[in-house]
Formats: sequence, structure tokens, C-alpha cells
Amino acid sequence: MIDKIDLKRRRLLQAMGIGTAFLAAPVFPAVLKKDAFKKDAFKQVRPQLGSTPDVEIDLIARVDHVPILPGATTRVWRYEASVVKGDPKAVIPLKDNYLGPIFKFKTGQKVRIRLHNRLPQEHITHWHGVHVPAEMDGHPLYQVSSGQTYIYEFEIKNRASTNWYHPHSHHATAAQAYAGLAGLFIVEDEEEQSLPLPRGEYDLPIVIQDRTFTQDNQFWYTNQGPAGVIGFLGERILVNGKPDFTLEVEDRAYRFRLLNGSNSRIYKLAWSDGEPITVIGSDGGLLDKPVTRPYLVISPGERYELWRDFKGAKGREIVLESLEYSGVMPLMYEQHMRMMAGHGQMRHGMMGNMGNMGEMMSMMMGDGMGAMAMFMRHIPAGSRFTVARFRVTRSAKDTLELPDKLRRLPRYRVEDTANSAHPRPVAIGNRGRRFTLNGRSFEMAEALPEETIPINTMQLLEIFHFHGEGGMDHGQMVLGGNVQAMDHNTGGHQQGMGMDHSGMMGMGGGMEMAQMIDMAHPMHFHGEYFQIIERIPPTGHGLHSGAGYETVKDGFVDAGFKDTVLIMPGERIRLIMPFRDYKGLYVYHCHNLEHEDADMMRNFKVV
Ligand SMILES: [Cu+2]
Repeated sequence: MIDKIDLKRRRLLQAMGIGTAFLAAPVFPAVLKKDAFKKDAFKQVRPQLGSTPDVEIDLIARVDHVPILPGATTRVWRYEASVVKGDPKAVIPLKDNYLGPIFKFKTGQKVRIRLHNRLPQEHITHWHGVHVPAEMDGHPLYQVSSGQTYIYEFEIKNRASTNWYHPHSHHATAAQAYAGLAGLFIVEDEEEQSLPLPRGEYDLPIVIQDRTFTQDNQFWYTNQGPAGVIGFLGERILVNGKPDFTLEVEDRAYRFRLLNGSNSRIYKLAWSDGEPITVIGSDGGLLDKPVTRPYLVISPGERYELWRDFKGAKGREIVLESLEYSGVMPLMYEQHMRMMAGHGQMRHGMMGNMGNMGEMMSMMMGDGMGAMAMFMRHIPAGSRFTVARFRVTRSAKDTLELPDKLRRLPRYRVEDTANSAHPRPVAIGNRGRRFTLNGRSFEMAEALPEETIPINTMQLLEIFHFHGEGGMDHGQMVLGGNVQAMDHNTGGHQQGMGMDHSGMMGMGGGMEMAQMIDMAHPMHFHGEYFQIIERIPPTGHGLHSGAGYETVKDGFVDAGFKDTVLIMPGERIRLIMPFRDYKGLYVYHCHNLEHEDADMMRNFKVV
């Protein structure tokens, strides 16, 4: 029984956007608001391959039903593809799976992909990590209606790398990806193929996602209430589209290509037998040499390639686990989850019977089994759980030794950037309980002067949190130790927000709200891979206490080419990114997909 709801819980509920007007979310698919944006000025631009494509593919996005759990099939949205021309091995279909087929291309190939939208909704697909012309990148400007086709044509310029493709539809990326639309996009090149790395059945994808199911085996989704602030979290982990993922392996070395394809969940991966995690590649392909870590933090959108040798483990089961961590979620969430755990409400990491939370929900919303209750079934962020099991059942005929060196990796240097003294800011802030970038929300075709970038330049970028810390004037933010004027884009928005744009009463001041929703964000930049040159830890004072940072800090692998990077509360990250070959609009955004859909996204305009 609950006598009273204490202030902290009341604040959590308010910060998470419930307790005033809470919209019960329908079972997926949700009805999505139409955007008023006129895109007449942005008719599809046919690109110029300059010749006929080497590979031509028909890609269909459609509704389907696939077996996931025992019993009823699950209604999903999925990709399906076939090779119309060229190497038939360019498309590897996955049977009985909602995941899209694996694309395998070679550097230098010219590709044409005809995307047929057979979804009951507007849609566009983005090739995450792939360096393509702006019109080919899946900007929401180019989304097509149900029944329409979008034709992509581009040359594969990437080095060998594990990329992926997923929706980038306006305000609908999260729901569409969650419904199943995602697939791997692997690029191979000669140098990578010549290296002594595991191949064929020893080179395997590990796509990690989380989902919540209804009683009749259907995907359940919401982006309302707490899920709208922290992102959607599921009650079950799926690997390669399957629950309770178990793989029989030989006692030899494997190459695992990891993708975190979850909407918002961050994993802290470790081997159950105490072997360190050996990383040989990241978003943009192989590192120059292997890197070992006690655990690996992988946030939504990121890829890492692991080397794992099961030598000497025959007869054993080795588990890939996600370990406990803290500090990535808003403090209120973590306090709340600890409190629920302390009250014995967790069962197998979930809310068992609805308990206090359910009663509280009944009191506050008159609906004890509503959307909030479904959402609260999720595996708490930062709890420990199994991701995948590997049973070493077979003896290998041969094996490989981990090479000391992998492949040459050109290093980007600050002195080669066009703006070494003035990094371009990517300031994470908030307006009420919504996150902003450089003080702004996404506008379809808008780019500010600091978001306008001359073509064929290298740029220094700095990502940091700016929630209107005191002692600074409006419209200014500290960047690399200098105060930089940001007049036209921060003025007034960052501080003293009593009410957010939806008219909901905030928590009585921007600072307090900022403190309550401060969290980690996986930032993704479209266009081309960047390199991280510096990760500056939280200072430990001011808004960001840095609490929990030590539970994740040894799990970042910043080497190599990246397109997505997790920035922790209080951290600053400096990176160098080239803007080569193509002019036009490329988005950068948070890859917590609920944040992206809530407009935590902006454009870079390459001119
Ligand atoms: Cu975010």
C-alpha cells in the first residue's frame, strides 16, 4: 500500500512527462502525426553514376509476420531484397527473421538500390556509416509515401567496414526501426580480405536489440511518458532477431561483428569466463592493432568487431553478458530503479507484479495496466543480464592466431583541420524535458552558419553538454576553454524554462530540469567517418557530478574510424571529421531513436 508518493517520485513522474497529461500509447504501430513541411523544393534528385551499376537491387520495405517466440507469429515491418543485376551474393537473406538481408559490397562497386515503400506510412532508408551523396543518404526530406519508390545510386567509397541500414523517416525512425526495419551493410576490400582473419562461418554478425512483447507475441512500443525522455527500453534481449540466443561454436577463433541495433539501450559487454574483450574493428572497419578492454560499452548505432578465441573451452558454455553500470541515465531514473529494487519489486530484472508502481499509476492515471505499466516491465538500464550464449561443442580442424597488426590507419591531425582554433560546437542542451543541439531542434532544411561547412575540408568538432550552467550570460557557452558567442541560437532557451514548448509545466527552472534529465547520448554524424581525438572526463562539479562514470570509462574504444560516439554526462569529446566529395544536407543527431524523433537532430550543410 502506498500512503504517500514522496517528492522524488513525484518529480520523477513529472520529469518523465507523466502526472499531468499522459497519453496512453497504442500497441504498435502508433498513428504518427503528419508533418506540415512542404518538400516541393526537394524533388528526388537522380544521381550521376556516370555508368551502369555493377549491382542492382530491389529492396522492399513491407509488413510481414515472422516467428520469434513460441506460438503466434509476430507482425513486423521488414526489409526484403533481391539482386536484379550483378553478383547474387551481394544480398544474403535471413530466413524466418525480421532483420533485413545482409548486403555485401566491395569498395569501388557502383550500386543501384530501388527502395519500394510498401509500408502503410512514409519512409526513407539511411545507409548508416556509408559515404554517399546527400540525396542518397536517406535524409527525411526525401521520404516517399506508401506505394512509392526511391532510387538510390552511389559508388561504394568506404573501406572494408560493418555498416547498417535502417529507416530515417521524419518523426518515425524509432517506431519503424523497432518494428523490425534494420539490416547489415558490409563493405569488403582487398586489403581486408588478404588479412589472416576468421572467414565464412567463423565471421558472424551479432545484432543486439531489445523488445517488449504483448501477451499474444506482438511487439509493443511507446515513445510517450518516460520512454519519450530516456528512450524506449524492452523487456527482452534479441540477438540476430532471436530470443535466448545460443550458438554452438568450435574451439577456435571467431570474428564477431557487433551492432547495437536497439532504440536506446546501452550495453556493457563482457565474457563470463573473464577473458578480456578483444576489439579488432569499430564503426569504420579494422583498427591498426587489436585493443583489449575488461568490458566494452556499445551504444545504439555503434558497431564493434570482436576477436574471440574459444581454444581450450571445449565442453563449456561462455556467455556474453551485459554488466552493471550507472551514470548514463538521468539521476532520477537510477534512484527510482534502485528504490524499486530495494523494495523487492524486481523479478528477473523486471517489474514482476505491478506492485507499488502499478498502484501509483492507478492513482495518478486511473489506469493501472496502461502503457506506463507495460513500459515499466523493461530490463532496467544498467542491470546485469545475458546477451548471448556460446556452447563450445566441436573441435576445430584449424585456427588462427590474433595478428599484432591489422591494417594501416591514417590519422587525422588537428593541424589539418580548417578550424583548429575554433572547434564547431555540438552543444547538448534541453528545452524543458526535450533535448536540443546548439540550442535548437530539428528543422527540415535549416543549417546555421556554424553548421555550414565548406566542401573538401577537415573540421574539428567538440561535443559537450550545455544545460545553462550558472555564471554565464545567455547566448554564450564555454568551448575549449573559450567563451564563444552563440547569440542567435541559444538566447533565452537554455535557462529559466518554466514550461516546455508543449505547454507542460516544467520543474521550475532550466537548471533543475537539466539536472533531472541529464544523461548519455550516442551522437551520430552522417556523411563520413570521423576520428575521436580527445575524450575529456566529467570535472566532478557543477551540474555533472560524474557519478557512475568509473563504471563505464574503461569500456570506450575510441580508436579507428567512427560515425557514432557515446558522450557521457559531463564529458567533452573532440573529433575530426572530413566533409569530402558531396555538397548538400547531412543530418547529425542523437542515435537514441526516441531522442532523434523528438528532434534532437540538426543539419550540416556542405557548400
Ligand atoms: Cu540522446
